[in-house]
Amino acid sequence: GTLVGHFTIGGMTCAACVNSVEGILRALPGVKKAVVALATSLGEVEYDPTDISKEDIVNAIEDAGFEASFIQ
Ligand code: 9UX
Repeated sequence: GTLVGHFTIGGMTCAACVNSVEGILRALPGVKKAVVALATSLGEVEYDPTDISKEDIVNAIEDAGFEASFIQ
């Protein structure tokens, strides 16, 4: 099955950051959909929990130099 996770992202200061974070997320195994908004610093990811965990998703964002935490 697929779950939807919402998270805050810190450190995005321009529109290219959004593309960068979305690209990172979409390249992860198990991530089906990723949308990130600069104005609200919010992101939404559709993922398969058998392939990837919330912690893995957060770590991937943080490895790229941003901060991330899941809201739920
Ligand atoms: Mo913009 Mo973001 O010049 O990592 S791409 S600040």
